[in-house]
Amino acid sequence: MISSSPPAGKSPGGCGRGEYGRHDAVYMAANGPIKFLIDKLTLDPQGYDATIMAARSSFLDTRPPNNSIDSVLLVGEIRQWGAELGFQQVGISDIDLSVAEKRLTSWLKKSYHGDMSYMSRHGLKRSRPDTLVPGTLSIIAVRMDYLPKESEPPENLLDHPRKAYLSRYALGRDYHKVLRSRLKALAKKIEDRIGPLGHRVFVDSAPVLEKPIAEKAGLGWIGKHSNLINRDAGSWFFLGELYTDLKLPADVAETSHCGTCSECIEVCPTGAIVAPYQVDARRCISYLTIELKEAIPVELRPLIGNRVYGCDDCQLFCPWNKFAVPTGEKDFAPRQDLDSVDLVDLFSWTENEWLEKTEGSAIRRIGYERWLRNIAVALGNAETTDSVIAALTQKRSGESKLVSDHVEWALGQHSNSSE
Ligand code: B12
Ligand code: SF4
Ligand code: SF4
Repeated sequence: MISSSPPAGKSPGGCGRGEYGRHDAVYMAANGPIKFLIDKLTLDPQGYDATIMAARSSFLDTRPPNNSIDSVLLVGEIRQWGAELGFQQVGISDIDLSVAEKRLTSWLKKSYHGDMSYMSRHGLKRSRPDTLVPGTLSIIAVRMDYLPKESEPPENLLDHPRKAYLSRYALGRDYHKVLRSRLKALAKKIEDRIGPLGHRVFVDSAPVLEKPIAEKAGLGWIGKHSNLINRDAGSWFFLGELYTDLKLPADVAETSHCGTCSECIEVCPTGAIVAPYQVDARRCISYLTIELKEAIPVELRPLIGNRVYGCDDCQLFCPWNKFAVPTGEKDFAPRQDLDSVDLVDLFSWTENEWLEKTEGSAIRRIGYERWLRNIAVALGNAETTDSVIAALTQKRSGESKLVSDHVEWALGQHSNSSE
């Protein structure tokens, strides 16, 4: 059984859709709901979910009133359907995120988001779910484990002299696709039971405060590294949400079990966890290798080691991850041997090969240029060998300026080490 005592010792930009403004209300009143719906969908197919929700809430409500639905029973069924769809946990949150809103505002004020302008672009939509999707009353929050069962143990790879380290979450199929389709299936099951449901599904794809919502839904607590941790499962899981216009009984929020531990803060290679619960993304390797489009700051490059896509250190050393259960989800099984691959081999992929080999993977989002930039840095930190020098020399020119600048830096690291 799992211990419950505290441990000892160690996008994509939001879409901002879902507007249902005063203009629409006036048009709908004048023209009737059906014409409104048809016109709106023709003019703005992207606004589909919000339009359906708004029109349904106002005029087309054929569902029994919420008070005639046994919501406790329904939540039990939702949990059951969620489990059948492969979610490890399903919880319910209300839409009051006022505490998280203050923390988000302070984080943005300190510019910890760096160049992730999508974090500041949407005003308060991120912390006020009913302004993102009008009519939202409850949020169904889900989590899905991703640590692949059969993969090279991370401790064999970190700071390896030749091999690349890719974050465990990115080894298999793009999680956005996996979770999104399952959440849609969950919404369908609810509709089959109760009739039309005003809803939208989100997976790291819109201005949504996923961790505070999940915490309120009882899925875990926000640890000092700022990721959500579950007592029985650690933190190797993704989050997703279903915003609904149903009033459902909310779960009890989880409380923190970090205790006096500060392992994540101590092991972070770049000192990105600047205070408990506060990550300065500008120093985080995940940001530097995935989000940052420009050159990686020179002073941080040696600290990145062999991490070419994301970073897991704060989770790897978190004692609660001793309880993590590897996933049997086939979609998250490593592809292209990415769980244990030589840096030189990765660096040799042509753009076409890269496109082919990363098909359906989250890695696609960084593009080939940033991929080469990241590997160049890791090769600069690798053991000095003939094959490393040859691989770097070969890409000295012919690629973009961004890549060749990082290649020059990497070659410089090796000439320094052989002096
Ligand atoms: C922006 C972003 C990033 C940025 C910034 C990280 C960050 N901490 O914000 C970067 C690129 C660095 C990043 C990295 C990673 N990310 Co990310 N990221 C997001 C994203 C899009 C938004 C997060 C956000 O809202 N940040 C805003 C700031 C204010 O939030 P925060 O730092 O979490 O701060 C909160 C708490 O710390 C707390 N807090 C602050 N001060 C205080 C003080 C006290 C006393 C207390 C109690 C609490 C507290 O309140 C704040 C507001 O809720 C979410 C998806 C989403 N839409 O939510 C995914 C998400 C958080 N990322 C995820 C993952 C997996 C990762 C990585 C592990 C990927 C990797 N292996 O490389 C790393 C982990 C790095 C880390 N330690 O955070 C998962 C996390 C799953 C989980 N179990 O929690 C998410 C939820 C995506 C998903 N759908 O699964 N990410
Ligand atoms: S992901 Fe890596 S760099 Fe970012 S906070 Fe965690 S340990 Fe630090
Ligand atoms: S999140 Fe950090 S402080 Fe909390 S238990 Fe894990 S390693 Fe320790």
